[in-house]
Amino acid sequence: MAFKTITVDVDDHVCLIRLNRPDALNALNTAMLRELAQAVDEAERNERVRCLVLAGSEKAFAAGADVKEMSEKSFVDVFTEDLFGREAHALERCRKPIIAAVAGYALGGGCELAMMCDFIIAADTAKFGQPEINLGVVAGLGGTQRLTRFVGKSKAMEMHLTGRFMDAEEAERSGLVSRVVPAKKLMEEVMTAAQKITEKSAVAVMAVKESVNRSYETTLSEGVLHERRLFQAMFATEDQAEGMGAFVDKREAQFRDR
Ligand code: CO8
Repeated sequence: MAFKTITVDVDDHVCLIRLNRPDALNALNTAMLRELAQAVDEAERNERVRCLVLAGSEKAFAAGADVKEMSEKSFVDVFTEDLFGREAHALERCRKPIIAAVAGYALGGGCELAMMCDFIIAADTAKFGQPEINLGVVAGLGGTQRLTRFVGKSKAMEMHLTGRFMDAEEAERSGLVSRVVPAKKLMEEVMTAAQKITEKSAVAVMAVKESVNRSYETTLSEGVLHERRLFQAMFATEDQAEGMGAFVDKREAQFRDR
């Protein structure tokens, strides 16, 4: 299906979704979030797709929710339509890995969208921030919760309370992004990472994602037990026999997602 606010390309098992509202620095409006949710759902259902990449432009990953669209809404409007709740859920429940490729601004809902992905690779031009405080509101797509888990209370609190932006170097130092690369190499580096993931067993990849995400939702002992059970369950797969057998035989594993 043709989208108006995003572009979607599936190539070699990787689904690249690009936010595409250049005139508004990719501000997230209702149409874009609906299209994004639909694209993620389709990628999830598409058996060819083994990894998703979410990117913006060189200037902006996304400069936040569309303030112009939101500014006229009332409490009753946003509460009854549960503004962006359903759309955010599409990303949060996706079981395939999603990499965020962030260049330029990732602010407000843009920063929150990046944090919903499984990891963030940032260009050296990236700027992260939660400036909702300047608009007289609070973050609404998980920013107070996820940023705090990534960078700790003190830094998260400062960013949310002052609206200060964080550059790429600080974001890497604080654990918000997995690594920083030169802007010109961002997509090459992200696609290489995505490609690597597509070569693994899809069953093991899904189990890794589930297990790491579990660490946010449960106690250490429950999380460790969940991980051990998943590890043991892997021994019911052909890919475990293939992966370990290939290592012993000193050859490349040929995973079949079984
Ligand atoms: N919404 C709408 N339009 C935007 C946004 C935005 N968030 N950001 C930029 N734009 C538009 C500008 O209005 C401008 O359009 P126009 O030329 O028609 O006036 C165009 O993009 C270019 O922007 P600037 O001219 O401002 O570009 P600069 O390079 O001077 O500045 C900045 C770039 C610093 C990024 C600046 O645009 C800015 O501060 N943007 C707003 C950032 C912001 O406040 N983001 C948070 C928004 S609120 C939010 O995200 C809440 C999410 C939770 C919602 C969930 C509900 C449940």
